[in-house]
Amino acid sequence: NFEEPKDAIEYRQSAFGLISYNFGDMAAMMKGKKPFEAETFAMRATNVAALSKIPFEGFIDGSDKGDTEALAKIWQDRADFDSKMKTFQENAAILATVAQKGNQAEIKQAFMDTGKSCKGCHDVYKKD
Ligand code: ASC
Repeated sequence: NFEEPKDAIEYRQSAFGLISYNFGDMAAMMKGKKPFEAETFAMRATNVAALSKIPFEGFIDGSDKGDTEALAKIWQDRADFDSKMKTFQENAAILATVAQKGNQAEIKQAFMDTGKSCKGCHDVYKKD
């Protein structure tokens, strides 16, 4: 377990950084800023699905204080936060699955659903 809140904050931020890199590259492909490369996209989607399970553990009690953009509201509305995090994990898993299959319409939909669950949480629980 984490020795102190700082360790939990660094743990979850590390995962979010990796998620952002992988999701950002998929976004570039989805927006046509770079060519769609099915294999790379599927690899990134698989990465995000695995990484989506990491941050949750880092939101320990007391880790709203420190070098973090996480708002104290997370710990006040814990059940809602947990359910939003779970939705993100589910959407990321769906994205990884459809990315393997290669149907563009399904990929686009699953990508947008996943992006919405990133933003849905950030809008409420992250400092801007
Ligand atoms: C990203 C990123 C987010 C999400 C979000 C999707 O690339 O860093 O937080 O996408 O903007 O709506």
